[in-house]
Amino acid sequence: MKTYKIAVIPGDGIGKEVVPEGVAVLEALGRRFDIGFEWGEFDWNCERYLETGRMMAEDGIEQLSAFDAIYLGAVGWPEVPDHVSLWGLLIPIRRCFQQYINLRPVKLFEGVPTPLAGRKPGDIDFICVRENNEGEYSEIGGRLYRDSAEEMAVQQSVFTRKGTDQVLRYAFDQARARPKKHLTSATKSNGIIHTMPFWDERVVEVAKDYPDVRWDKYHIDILTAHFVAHPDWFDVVVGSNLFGDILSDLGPAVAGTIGIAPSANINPEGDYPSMFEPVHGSAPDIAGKGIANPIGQVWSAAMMLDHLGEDEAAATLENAIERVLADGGTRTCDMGGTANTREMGEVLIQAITD
Ligand code: GGG
Repeated sequence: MKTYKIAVIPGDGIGKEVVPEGVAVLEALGRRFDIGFEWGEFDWNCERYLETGRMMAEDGIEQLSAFDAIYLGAVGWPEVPDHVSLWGLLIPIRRCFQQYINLRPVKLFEGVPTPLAGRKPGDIDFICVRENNEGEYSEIGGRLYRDSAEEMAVQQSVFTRKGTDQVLRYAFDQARARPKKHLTSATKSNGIIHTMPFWDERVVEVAKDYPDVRWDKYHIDILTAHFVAHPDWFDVVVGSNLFGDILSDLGPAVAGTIGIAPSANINPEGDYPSMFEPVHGSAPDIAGKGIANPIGQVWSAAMMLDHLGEDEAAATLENAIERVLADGGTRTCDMGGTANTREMGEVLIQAITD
């Protein structure tokens, strides 16, 4: 039996409710496929911050480096400023472990109601590849003349050739491996005068090594409109940290619900653990009610298994999610149902063991 050491960080809000369902599903898969999991749970969250002044332990990154992968719930709580919680936990993990790819699949499943009229499964099936370590998410900048009429804030974006090329290559590789072989680049090189023309130039340069991949680019404003009006146009969409973040919330929303959307923060070289988390956040409005949809967390577990090389278990889990959604008998409120988090998790476990 192969055993994996998995660091579990439920985090905040609904993260604490959906992560146990993901762990239970993984345990069930482990029993079926003879995979062992050694869990290491970490109570790193906003509550801890309010008690200790730190989101995670001082040697948190060192502690996590002993694991094969990290399974994260959600980060953020109203009593802690969002930039404090994010920069105290999620972003240091992504950066220290060089998880420079954030992979976010978007798919309309049978049985999931979409807000778009006339769209059916097959019309929406693409992946967002988000640059995850640099771009607009930068610590360079500052505030001046606080609390005065001259107050100002400066925020510097960082686009390196290495960082840009590596995400573009990853995205082109993904496109090459898919039947449509089509890549779309998100840009804004009309308004953002330095970084975005640079991004566009790198796309042209990298694309030369992928003559079999058809590619196009759109400014982010019209691209968001196309996500709604023509989601069937897209296959692989690559964007900077900020654009990728926005598009990968919009994508699942047009495909029915962000509650089922997974993501993988990947260190492609395997030098460090990768991290798997749902796209959604801590959802304080529904936290504590036990009604959150656990599918985003569970689908993230499938991405983790795939990353660990457990292809059969990953495919079984994805198939189970698809069947449960198509059946439609058990649905959480974000999909118009009345099932709670626990009931949804139970149905998924049942679908794996059937
Ligand atoms: N599931 C993790 C989470 O809480 N995401 C919320 C969020 O705002 N993440 C910011 C980001 O992905 O950069």
